[in-house]
Amino acid sequence: MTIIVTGGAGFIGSNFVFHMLNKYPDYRIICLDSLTYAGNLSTLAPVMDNPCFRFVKASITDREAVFKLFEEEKPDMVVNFAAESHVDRSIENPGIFLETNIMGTQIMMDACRKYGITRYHQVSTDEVYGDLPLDRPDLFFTEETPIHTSSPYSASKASADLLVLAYYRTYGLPVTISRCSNNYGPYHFPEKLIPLMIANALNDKPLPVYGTGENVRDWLYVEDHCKAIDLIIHKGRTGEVYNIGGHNEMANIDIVKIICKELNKPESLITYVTDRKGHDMRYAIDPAKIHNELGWLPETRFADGIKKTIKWYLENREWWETIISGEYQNYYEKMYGNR
Ligand code: NAD
Ligand code: TDX
Repeated sequence: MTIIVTGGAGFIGSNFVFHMLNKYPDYRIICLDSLTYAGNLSTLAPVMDNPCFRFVKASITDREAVFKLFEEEKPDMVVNFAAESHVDRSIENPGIFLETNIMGTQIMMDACRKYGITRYHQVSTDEVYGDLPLDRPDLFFTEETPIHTSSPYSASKASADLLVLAYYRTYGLPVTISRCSNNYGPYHFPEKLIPLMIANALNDKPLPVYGTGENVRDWLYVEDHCKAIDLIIHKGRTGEVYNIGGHNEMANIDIVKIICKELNKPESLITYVTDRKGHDMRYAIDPAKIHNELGWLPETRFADGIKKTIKWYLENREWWETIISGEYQNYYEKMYGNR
């Protein structure tokens, strides 16, 4: 079995590469990643010498490079993680989100059509469903919830989902889609809420909470997401969408307070800043379908997962300090300087 994993030098993709190499020692895993600001080759250092692993630096928007790779490797499956993934960046600069997330998806699927494939899996997000109100805790996103996007990021992910389903219906491409809630864990890029708050708290810097901090996200430990995708690509039904989430809703402000407590830092570091434009209020996944059909259940409780994550950031300071000492400083100044 040969699997192309796009975006495997990023947060979830790298965790997926490790999971697959570990669980299936006879599989060949090819990571296709263009190493944008969010991709980090040092993350993949532990597997670079593994004979079952190959890293290829190329963009999923580069049709020639993608087709050449398919020609060489004749993959059985593709799992497409590669994307521009940060909502705030999509508000500043939507264009690259459309190119990577939509056009890149098209090119990957065109290659799958040409060379034949047993499965194309699209890693999507719960953000395609828009948001839920805070005063209706009885409401959850199911796979039937209408697409209703808020940000250029979520609109680009929803567009890609529609294209994937169109390739299934029109060309019979054997596709599956997963829509997961917010992930957290090792190798999470420090522009995202949890790693940003951990890094800032460790440096005694202000902790910038958008708006009132009441927005709710449904957090899932990254390994549980990887295990769900593993199940879907092996046992999921083609043409189907599977929601992934662990019923773990938390308000942003509560997450930040937990991080302060775990790191023994004062809550006085918390600073309320101007809200995100179009900020989604609440995400909450109903994971009944993946549970009933594939037997998936999350294994890591948030109380344990956040401790493991903080420990990882304490033990791997070099990984994130290298990132925040580089070009990231310009990004931080631009996004937070006058907020
Ligand atoms: P990330 O930003 O950490 O990593 C993205 C990776 O894709 C990077 O390695 C980057 O170099 C690579 N990449 C970007 N553009 C590329 C291109 N044109 N060609 C090849 N590689 C390219 O993202 P993440 O948080 O790991 O998210 C991975 C996927 O999961 C995305 O599709 C995202 O929409 C989805 N998702 C993320 C979350 C979350 O909480 N992080 C939740 C649900 C779904
Ligand atoms: O500095 C911050 N302060 C703050 O209050 C940052 C970076 C975020 N926030 C808030 C905004 C959100 O309500 O925290 C919440 C989480 O923000 P992000 O970490 O940016 O994640 P989110 O916007 O929820 O999107 C994430 O989950 C769905 C991923 O980045 C997406 O790729 C995924 O699809």
